[in-house]
Amino acid sequence: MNLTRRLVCLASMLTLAGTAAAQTKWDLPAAYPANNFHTENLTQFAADVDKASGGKLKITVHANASLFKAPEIKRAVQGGQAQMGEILMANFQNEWQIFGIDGLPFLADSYDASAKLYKAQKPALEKKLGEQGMMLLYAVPWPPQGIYAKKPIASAADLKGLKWRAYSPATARIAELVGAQPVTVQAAELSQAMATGVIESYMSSGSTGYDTKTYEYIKFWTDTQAWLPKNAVLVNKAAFDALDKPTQAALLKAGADAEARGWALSKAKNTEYIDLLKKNGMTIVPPAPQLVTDMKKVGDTMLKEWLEKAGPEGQAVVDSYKKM
Ligand code: PCA
Repeated sequence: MNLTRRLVCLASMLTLAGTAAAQTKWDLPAAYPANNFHTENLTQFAADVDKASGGKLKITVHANASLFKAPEIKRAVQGGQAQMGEILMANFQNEWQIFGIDGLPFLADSYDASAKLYKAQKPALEKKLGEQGMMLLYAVPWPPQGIYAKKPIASAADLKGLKWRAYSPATARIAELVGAQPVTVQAAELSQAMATGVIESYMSSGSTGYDTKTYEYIKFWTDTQAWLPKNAVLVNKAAFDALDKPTQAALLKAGADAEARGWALSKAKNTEYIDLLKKNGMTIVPPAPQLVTDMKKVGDTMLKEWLEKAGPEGQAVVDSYKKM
């Protein structure tokens, strides 16, 4: 090597070392597949942070529960094993009822109502997560939840005895109230649970029905639009505090952008996912009046139970939501 080349080589090695020292690497475990809209939104968010921080903060999104399983992600962020992560809040209702308020049937069953419920829930949520050493960066709803079953569902009685996949305490409680048999299965294991016959029905969005190729096993989706549970993106507070101010600002800005983008994506994709389900052989069933009556009754019972457990703090969230 001649002298010039040696110098060039040395210079680039120094640059690399400099970059490495100034660069922070974060892991972001997520529980849903890479092509799910929540995950695509996270990937865009990570790219935005990279760009806005001038490459100083590199966030790796680990999709499909590949780093931590869905129920483990919250604790991983709290304990700092991951600097940030995406959770389905309704999964944590047993820990604190307010995490699960958006999983109650028919309390908030449209995007507008869901936005109001989020606004009502947010101050309590931020306080709780703050006490746990975390920050709420943003939250985005799944599309409205309907019933996947091997036949059209005309009333709650049609659900009796079915092997029912639950993803949260609330979806398990619905099964108990309608006499179905709940088995908790997270999205990453759902295709397998259908293939092996462990479950034959469940409630979820068109999004998860499409992601898991539910149409290969189950042919009917009754479009109840019963609730819109939210994914929340959490950040470990100590990891955040360790960033320099401009990088913190970049992260917060990218988070706010991701929230706005995510709500719009969820809405737009809802129709797309339903079309894709149809294209793949799923029949979309409008909800029969009897089913709506039955499911609203289930919702009323669950709200009552929820309020008993959530106490005055929960009542305050519901009151503030109902006033909006
Ligand atoms: N999909 C997730 C949660 C809600 C949804 O629409 C799931 O079924 O696991």
